[in-house]
Amino acid sequence: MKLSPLQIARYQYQPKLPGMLRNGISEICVKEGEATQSVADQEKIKALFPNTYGKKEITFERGTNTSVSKKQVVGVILSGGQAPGGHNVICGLYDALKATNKDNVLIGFKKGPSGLIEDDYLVFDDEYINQYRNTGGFDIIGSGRTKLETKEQFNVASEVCKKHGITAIVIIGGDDSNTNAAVLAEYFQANNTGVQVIGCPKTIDGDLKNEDIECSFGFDTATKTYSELIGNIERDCNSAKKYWHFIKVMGRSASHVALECALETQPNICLISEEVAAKKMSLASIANYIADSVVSRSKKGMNFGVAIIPEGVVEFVPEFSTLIHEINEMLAGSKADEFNALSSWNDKYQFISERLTKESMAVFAILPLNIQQQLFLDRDPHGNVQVSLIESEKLFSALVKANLDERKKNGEYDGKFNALHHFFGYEGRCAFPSNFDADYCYSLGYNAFMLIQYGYNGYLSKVSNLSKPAEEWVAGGMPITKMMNIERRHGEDKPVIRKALVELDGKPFKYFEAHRDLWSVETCYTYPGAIQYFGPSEVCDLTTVTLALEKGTLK
Ligand code: FBP
Repeated sequence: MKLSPLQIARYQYQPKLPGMLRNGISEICVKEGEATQSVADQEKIKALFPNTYGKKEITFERGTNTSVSKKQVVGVILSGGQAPGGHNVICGLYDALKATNKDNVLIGFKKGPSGLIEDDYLVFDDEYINQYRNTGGFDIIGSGRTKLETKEQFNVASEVCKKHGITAIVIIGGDDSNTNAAVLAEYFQANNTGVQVIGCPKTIDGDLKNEDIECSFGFDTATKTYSELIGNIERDCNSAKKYWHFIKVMGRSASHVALECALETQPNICLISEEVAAKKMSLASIANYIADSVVSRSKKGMNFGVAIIPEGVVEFVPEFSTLIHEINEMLAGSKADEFNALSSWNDKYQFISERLTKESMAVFAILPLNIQQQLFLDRDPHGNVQVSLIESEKLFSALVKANLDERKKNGEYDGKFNALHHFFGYEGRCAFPSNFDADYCYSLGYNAFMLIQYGYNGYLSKVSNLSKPAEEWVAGGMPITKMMNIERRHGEDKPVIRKALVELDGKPFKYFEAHRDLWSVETCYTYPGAIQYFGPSEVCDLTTVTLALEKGTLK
């Protein structure tokens, strides 16, 4: 394999650990905190997790290591979408495991949780792991989206663990995967398997965070990568002065990615899905809001701009979700065959207009033709519309164009509007992790092993105080049940980790809200540039603006 100079240089990078983990394995001791309870629905969660509920928060400190010495065989799984730094979690886990006892073994289950069920694995050694230090991607073992949630799967997992003599499983994933980690931990304990389960918080979407977890790993690098690209586009836009760029960024359920990119680059427009839902905004009102900015800037001679659109926004537009719901109902079961048998789009349109409610038909009618057709082409295995595939950047630019055409007819606007479209998602998920993510992930992995070594089960590896230099970070663990509540999922009450959406009264959104009117009319672009890996700490060790605002290190 040909290595790039950066890859070679990154192999040499030594990730920074929190101060309390730096003196070597023999000097890490545990301080137990208070017993915990779940954030809501305490009685129900307690009943569902009788063996793992209510455990104590723990913090590591410098002091004599009192953990029981036994051979550890640990299995690790990467779950869900790629996020920069995943390799370093495994490297940190491996290094702590080997530093504790050279005979300890780390097994990687391939292609996500299904690797555990199918017993598809590899055993890590120095030579293999060293190729992945401080690199992006999940290719070290691969990832997947199979959910580990049924009794049958747990029984098989238990057998696989027995076969390898596994003492602990580390699951690196988002809110769903860590919810399942908690259920698996409970199952293992209830069945006296002797296998512990530890989770690590991953997702570029940034929606696995709460009072205990300051941020999920990967968010820092992914948003810095998108912000570099958005900044470059802003500079091009401000140079050419002839295009409006509509840029969709990943983030299926929450708009943390869009908000962070806006804080870093100060675009003219950034939609925040949570605000769209709270204000019950319609497609037309959103288009009108963007068109106002186009017109104001045009009046100042600026027929150009940049708008950031969060990936999941259309699902937050109430009238659009109703439309999707009606389409799903309309084509449920065999009714889809009747629709598919129609040969022309005109016939299909007729079929649709006869079945949608008047209100939904009005929404459907204003959509551009390609989006209308997309709603009927890309369907998931259950026959439902795949909202994440809707090209919302094109949808909004088409709606803005229609709005501007109306204004032109009324003599309210005579500018030029040329739109270009972009989608930044996969570009950021496997970037070389920033120093922050390289350090944070290595620490999460190292810390996960210490939790295993001290016998904890059903805990999330927790590293906090992240807006400070790594020396001051605090390492420990939090029972996953503490983060859970009961939510309705697929018609059933389920214990889940609460997904963190953008808080409209939180400091990052408030900062954005205070500045966005100015940004929408003037050109206030900022150009973050590429992630820097070597150089002064003030450029290489920056956290996200979101974290800095939340923790008060930026006002
Ligand atoms: P996770 O929640 O699993 O971390 O994945 C997040 C994400 O990157 C979303 O932003 C995006 O919508 C989705 O994954 C894309 O998934 P896929 O890789 O399956 O196309």
